[in-house]
Amino acid sequence: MKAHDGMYIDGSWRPAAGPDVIEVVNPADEQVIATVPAGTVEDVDAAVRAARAALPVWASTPPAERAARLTALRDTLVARQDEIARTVTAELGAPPKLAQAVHVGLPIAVAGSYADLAATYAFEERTGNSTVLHEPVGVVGAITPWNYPLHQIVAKAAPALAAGCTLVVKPAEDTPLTARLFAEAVHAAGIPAGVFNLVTGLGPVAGQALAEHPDVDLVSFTGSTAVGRRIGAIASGMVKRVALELGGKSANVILPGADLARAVNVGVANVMSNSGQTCSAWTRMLVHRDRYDEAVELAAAAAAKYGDRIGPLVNAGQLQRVRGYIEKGVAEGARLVAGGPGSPREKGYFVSPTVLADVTPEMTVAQEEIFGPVLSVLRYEDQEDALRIANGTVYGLAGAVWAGDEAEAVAFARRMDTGQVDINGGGFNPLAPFGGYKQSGVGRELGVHGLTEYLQTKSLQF
Ligand code: TXE
Repeated sequence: MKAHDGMYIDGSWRPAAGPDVIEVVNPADEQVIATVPAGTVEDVDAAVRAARAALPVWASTPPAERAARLTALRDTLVARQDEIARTVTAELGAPPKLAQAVHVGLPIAVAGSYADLAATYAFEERTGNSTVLHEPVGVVGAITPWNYPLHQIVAKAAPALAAGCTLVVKPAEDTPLTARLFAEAVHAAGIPAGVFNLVTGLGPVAGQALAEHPDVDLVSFTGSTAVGRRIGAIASGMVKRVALELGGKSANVILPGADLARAVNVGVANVMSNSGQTCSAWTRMLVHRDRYDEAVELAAAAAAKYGDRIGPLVNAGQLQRVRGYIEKGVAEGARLVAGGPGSPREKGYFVSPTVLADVTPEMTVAQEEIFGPVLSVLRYEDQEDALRIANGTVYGLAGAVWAGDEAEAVAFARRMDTGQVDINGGGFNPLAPFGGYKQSGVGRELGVHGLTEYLQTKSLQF
């Protein structure tokens, strides 16, 4: 057990203002592996002051130099990838292969993409008799969740740094150790003191203090819709910029001509990966009634096979929550065809890959984000019915469409109220804009759209 006593503020590890700590638990064996300081309002204030003081120099640093620092940051992440992956496994429970390939591989790609964008983006352009300047928004407060501990930080920090913003990150309580490694990488990359700051702490204390701080110009939040709503209200009350990346209940629509086995297998893997703790997971599989029974059988078999590859959920609270949803699904009439609410192991917060069949659109499990390895399979009559079901939740983050004919799938995807759609297994693109329609959020992350979130526009007429 390691007791960490510092927070990364103004370029060094400083002791916290208060004595309180947060215990970090390995969810695979329920052992406490470390403690980190629980930051207070005072710590947040010190970090924001450091970020404010560092802003003028970083904002006016030539983009090519900011790009060079981001390249160095990416290279440091690459050099330390094994240690970071082990840390993600220890505090989140992600299986080692997933930790390497996704939890570390994806943020390395994203950091690299923002090194490129910082170097190539037109921060100034001429239109008519105007010069348009794309200037950094200022000091960013970033509040991140635990489900992809490194990626969620990099998806905010890399574009903010590329844009010329300075920032304070408040990582999730469950996964502060990966965040600390990221701060070490920032330091090693030669990013100047105060440009990036890290305050560990509780959401309602340190997170809220960051969102409410008058010297924070933009709050970027990823997490639950309930907390996102609060943060949105604080930001709009103070007329701050805000970006919210919230929950999802994405539909995987399998049209009648699709390769059913492939669509189902990829769909099940998409939901079960990271133990279902992915906001964009395709948690509702929509299948035409003529192929429904076959799809359910395939999904149950695929889920059963996935069993030994799955990690635990992040904490005991999430375990109770996910079990509760499975029980509620069954109570409301869904048919359990794989997994279930019971514990597959004695220790750790594990849930078996679970498939619920005969789910209807109004059931709780078809409407609410479960955030566990639970797939609901729904039946539709025709394409209009499928579209109604796909669009029939408060969310709109991602989704998938499978069809024999790509054009048919694209036509369907155009009518979906959602921010990102995968067509016939197109695959994830770290440069494509990612973010929600409806209550899935405000703003976009990744690629050039992610960069512009951190910029504000000025025009000079001459
Ligand atoms: O999220 P919270 P939780 C969803 C998912 C999950 C549920 C609950 O459905 O089951 O949310 O997870 C900080 N002011 N997602 O409770 O509480 C908190 O410290 C300021 C979807 O872990 O929203 C953490 O850093 N900040 C999701 C961050 O908010 C506050 C990822 C997220 O925690 C705060 C995670 C407050 N009052 C959960 N309260 C996604 N979109 O990917 C908490 N926080």
